[in-house]
Amino acid sequence: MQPITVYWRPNVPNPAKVIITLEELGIPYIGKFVEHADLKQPAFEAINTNGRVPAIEDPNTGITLWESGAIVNYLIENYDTEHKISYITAPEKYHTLQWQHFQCTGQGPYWGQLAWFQLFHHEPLESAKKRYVDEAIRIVKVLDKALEGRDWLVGDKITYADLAFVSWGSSLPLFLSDREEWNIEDHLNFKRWNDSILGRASVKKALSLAKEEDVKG
Ligand SMILES: N[C@@H](CCC(=O)N[C@@H](CS)C(=O)NCC(=O)O)C(=O)O
Repeated sequence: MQPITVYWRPNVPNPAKVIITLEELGIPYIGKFVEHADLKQPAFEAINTNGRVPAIEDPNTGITLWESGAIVNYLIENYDTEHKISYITAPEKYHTLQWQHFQCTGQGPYWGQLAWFQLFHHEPLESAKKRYVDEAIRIVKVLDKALEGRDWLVGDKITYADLAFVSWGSSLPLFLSDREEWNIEDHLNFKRWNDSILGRASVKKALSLAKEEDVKG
């Protein structure tokens, strides 16, 4: 199998989702670092018209793809032939998709805005901070409730849906450390699950790729 090219940047959550999946499935890849200034240039927009990372090119099938959720689904469908981190049985297959969509449309956008208003916005806007702190904690509560008495979101094994949450999950302490509303001890199912995923070799590797350079896996 030829390595899949992943266009990526370090210390951001969406490319890490793809690298975690590649690592879990033992798929060879080359991570091509894209300078921030190059994201919105014609050469990269020819690969991803949205000008963001991740994107992949798979020489084994000739497919170019962007949007982290779509890429993960593509990798699962084509390369998780032993169903290591996915299901083919119903309802598990659909529940895995359900949680993946919750990650892509709930956790990702809300936590992205949380990061923006807590860390980067040019003026302190308490009303915007409060909105996204509350939404981030609400999402933690949904996960915490779903994980009561169980190790994983679906069935009895880790799936690509559990794995999708962890790259944002790893940043929560940074985003919420100054907020009195946040205490991880109030969400012990979430904490146990998040810590357990953070301990996986695939996740450790993806989250430790901190340099602005090409990587290999
Ligand atoms: N929905 C997209 C989001 C992609 C995204 O926002 N990527 C960020 C890095 S995590 C990015 O490229 N940001 C650069 C920019 O906004 O210019 C996905 O899941 O792939």
